[in-house]
Amino acid sequence: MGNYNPQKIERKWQKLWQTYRTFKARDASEKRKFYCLDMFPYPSAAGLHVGHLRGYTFSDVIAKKRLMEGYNVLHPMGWDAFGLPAENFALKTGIHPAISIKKAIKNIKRQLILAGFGYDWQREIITCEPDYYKWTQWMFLKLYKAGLCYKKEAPVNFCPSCKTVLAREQVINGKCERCDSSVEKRHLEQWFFKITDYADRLLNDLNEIDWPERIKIMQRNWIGKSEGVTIRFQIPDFKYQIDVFTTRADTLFGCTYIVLAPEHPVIENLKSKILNLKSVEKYIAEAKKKTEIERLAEDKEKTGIELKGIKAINPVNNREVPIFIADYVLLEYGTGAIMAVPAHDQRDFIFAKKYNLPIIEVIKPESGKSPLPEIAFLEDGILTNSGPFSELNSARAREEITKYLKKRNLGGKVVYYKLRDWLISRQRYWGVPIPIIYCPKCGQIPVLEKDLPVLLPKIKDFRPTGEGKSPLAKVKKFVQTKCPNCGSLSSRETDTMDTFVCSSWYFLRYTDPKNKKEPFKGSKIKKWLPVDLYIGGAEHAVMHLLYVRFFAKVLKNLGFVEFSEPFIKLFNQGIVYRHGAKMSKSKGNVVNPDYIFEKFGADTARLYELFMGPAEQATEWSDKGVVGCFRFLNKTWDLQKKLKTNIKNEKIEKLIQKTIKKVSEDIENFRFNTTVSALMVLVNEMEVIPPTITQYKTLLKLLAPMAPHISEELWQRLNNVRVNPRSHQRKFTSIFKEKWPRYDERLIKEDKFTLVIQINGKVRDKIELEADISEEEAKTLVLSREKVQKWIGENKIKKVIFVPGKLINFVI
Ligand code: ANZ
Ligand code: ZN
Repeated sequence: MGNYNPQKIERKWQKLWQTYRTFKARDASEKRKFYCLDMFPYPSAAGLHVGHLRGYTFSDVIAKKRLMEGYNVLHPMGWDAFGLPAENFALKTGIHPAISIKKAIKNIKRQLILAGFGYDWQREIITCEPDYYKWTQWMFLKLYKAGLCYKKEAPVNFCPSCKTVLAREQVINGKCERCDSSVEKRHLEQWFFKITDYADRLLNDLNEIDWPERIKIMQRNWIGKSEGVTIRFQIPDFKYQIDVFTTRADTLFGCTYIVLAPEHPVIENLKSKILNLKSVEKYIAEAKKKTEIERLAEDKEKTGIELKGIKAINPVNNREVPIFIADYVLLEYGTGAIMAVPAHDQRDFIFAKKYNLPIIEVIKPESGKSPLPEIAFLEDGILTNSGPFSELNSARAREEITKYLKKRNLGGKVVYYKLRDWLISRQRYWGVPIPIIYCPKCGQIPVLEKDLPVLLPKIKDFRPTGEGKSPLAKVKKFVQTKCPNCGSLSSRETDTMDTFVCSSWYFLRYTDPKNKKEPFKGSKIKKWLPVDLYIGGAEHAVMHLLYVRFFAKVLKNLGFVEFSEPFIKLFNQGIVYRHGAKMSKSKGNVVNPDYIFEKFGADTARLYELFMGPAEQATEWSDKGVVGCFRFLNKTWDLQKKLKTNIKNEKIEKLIQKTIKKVSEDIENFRFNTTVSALMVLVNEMEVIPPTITQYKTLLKLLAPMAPHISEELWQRLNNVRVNPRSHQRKFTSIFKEKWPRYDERLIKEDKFTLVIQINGKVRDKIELEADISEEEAKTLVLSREKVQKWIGENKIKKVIFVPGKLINFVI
């Protein structure tokens, strides 16, 4: 029998599973489907570290369990292969991205196979291959023809180091997500997807999906729906007026000045009247240099300048108020102008103090004392100093004041969103060419579907130009083309698409990866979609995870799919830390799984990924923990030498039943760490009391999703099957074709008892509990009962008497 030697068995099973297509997803099967999806990786030259492996291990456990539960499982893998990292890597090394990407994919695929993951490799997709990106271009055309795609000059975020524009989402604290350089604002013509058309649907449908609340909140905030009012301030002796946006119309009587964004177009029209124009222009120039984040920073001092010589009129009380410009007001939000109410908005309060502007209290708290005049009072309350609206509460007053304004054509309700259209064009080489042609006669013309794909030319000099133009612009052979309409000599669009476009629909292609006629067959989508479980990192909360939802909704609207939410359930795995920091090559704290595979085997690596801590929490990697898991597998292995052929031991049988229940439930709830520990307890017990073959087989089935190689090997040994991976004569039935064990409810029930609950010695309640419950747990459960709480009331508990298996008495 020998000792446990993972090197001897793991490769063998990996080959056999592939040969026999054990994890193949079957389009024709009648079984219930389960689509289990991982966020596909970016193929980086460094390969995967154990942090990356964590989420993949989780999804693999669930996929394998589903298979044993009799589902037809789709568990695919592919490569998000276009984009800046590959291109930047290529620029550094001089190796063309098409080559380096292939190498990186090969290496990571090797790692994933060595880990024993059950991907259906027949469905592998690579986004930088023409047979994939042809359909990315097709998607672009569908959006274009549906009016959801347009080109426009816009102020955009430009990274001077990456020499390309960035989506708003790719700017973190004013810096480029990729290279950390400060991002500049530039005015450039760019392509956009009209995601804002879907803002409401993206918001409302969040209620339908089983996603972590944290991600939902981030998406809600990112979409940023704000229901408020626009209010019109007239500028006397002048035909201009200024509309402000506010969510607090109830505070209108407290408005003592208004503020415009420095870029507000009305300023241009007012120039001749502004007495301090020089200083104003200087201020505007300064503001333009700052990023949005800098401008909105809470802790930053608020600056501004008055437009001297002009006043505006507050429409409810006809009071004249001064007009300022200040960079804390953004042009792109609301109307780009605000009414300032220093008594009830802290930013305005600070600003008013600084520039000596009046602060008028118009809202009093319903009870208690207002924090004014020290700081602004921000909450709703009762109106004061507000003419006919005084004494109304804030909610009522908002309605009444809005009505008043509406009647006089001075305002009305509006809804604004923080969400902006998705900027998808990039001035970089390594991406999908945008399928548009510019004809001198016909103008902007989409490439015909039959002419797709527009191939990305292989070029040697793919360095970014930095002039807001893609390096493709220098490639004559690419640029020059004929107009599909009139045949005139025309030129191609040379920008490429943001890689997030590639990843917005990849999960659909897995259902039909080799289709040459369509991106996917409708019947296959119907069979497999939506995805039942999606696992990946939380860092994608407002980019990828919003974009895919948008794509699904568009495709549904266009009739290509029947669902509008692509992922029913989402799980975000916790990050793996080492030496207190997230693993990264630059910090030198990366653990390479290859090393763990070689030294302990993939099963140990997997088990440790599961065992290291709660699945959704960040956890520190520990080499000791790895050894512990290796030891556990050794014990499991050695048990095969001790099996009894008959006579079940009652104690072991009961423990097995309990373990089946625990493992089954804990896997469903992503409590993998307690799943592993339950199996450890069982194996320890089996070392003392040897199990029967049947009992041991149950253990192997429970272990199989987590440690597939050892489980398969031991399973086949018990069935006397020796399979040789080189000669395929001997068929075998994989453990993954076995049924997931069920437990016997009756055998578990016996382990409960009734705890009598007394208060001051009198019986007041009873509760059914697990036999092995601890005193602490029992106490917490009992105290949370309504009846018990009523009896104890406000009294202090002086003493607790706990008799295990019988009663608990509270002395009060
Ligand atoms: C007057 C007021 C009084 C406001 C008060 C608040 C409290 P949300 O909920 O985020 O939409 N605002 C409007 N447009 C702005 C812009 N372009 N740049 C910066 N700030 C802007 O916030 C709406 C509030 O944000 C608006 O309501 C406005 O300030 C400010 F006691 O108007 B409020
Ligand atoms: Zn033409």
